[in-house]
Amino acid sequence: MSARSLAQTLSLRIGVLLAASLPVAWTSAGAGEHEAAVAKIKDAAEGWNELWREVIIDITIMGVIFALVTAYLLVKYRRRSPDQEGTPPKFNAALAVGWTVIPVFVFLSDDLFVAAKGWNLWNMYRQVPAERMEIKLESGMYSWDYVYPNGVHAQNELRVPAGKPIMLRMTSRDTIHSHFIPDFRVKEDSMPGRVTYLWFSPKEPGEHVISCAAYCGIMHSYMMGKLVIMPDQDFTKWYDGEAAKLADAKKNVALN
Ligand SMILES: [Cu+2]
Repeated sequence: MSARSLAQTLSLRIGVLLAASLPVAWTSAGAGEHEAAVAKIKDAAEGWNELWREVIIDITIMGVIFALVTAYLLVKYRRRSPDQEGTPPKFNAALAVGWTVIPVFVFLSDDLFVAAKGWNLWNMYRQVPAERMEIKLESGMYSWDYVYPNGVHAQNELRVPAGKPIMLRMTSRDTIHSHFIPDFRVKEDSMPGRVTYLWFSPKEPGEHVISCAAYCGIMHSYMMGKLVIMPDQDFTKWYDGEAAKLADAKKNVALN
């Protein structure tokens, strides 16, 4: 076998092996990985982070391989003198089809693999933990209005206890907004006439940005909020205090 046909055969085989190994690796992940993924969904942000890392790693590997091949070909087939004329190889249909089909197969395999993982994660994310706290949200131009289970209202500042999954049931009184908490990797539209939801797992006390991620009008960029995660005891104190204030206000209205 000549060196050239050996190289052709090898390159075809490597391509086929690469393409075939991706779906095999995916299907061999099996039930164990599924259980690990379900455990991970208790913190959805970690699942999204992992998916992001996977995409970055995959495109980096592919990018480096393509850059190396390109650099190698540029050097190997460079013009060595100004008047050098090239001698193109004879057209080889198998090689032409191989170099087209195999990369397509490799890329599509990886695309499907990553898309399937994202789909799986999304489906698990739609199942909200039973021990959640549910807060209602009505969005409007240009504010976020939260109502807690005890009737307490808050505007643009969402206070929650650390260590408890928080679910927002959302709607809108005017146009489509999108409640985005970047640090928790969650974003969902709120729209008139429809109830949507999102949830996240606050762990440590701290403050995080909330913003509107759907262009909703000229003041859209001012539609910011703050997520305040409080130690459990501090939250309970604030929550009960606000409920008492609300009860007092209602009593005063009734007396007047
Ligand atoms: Cu908005």
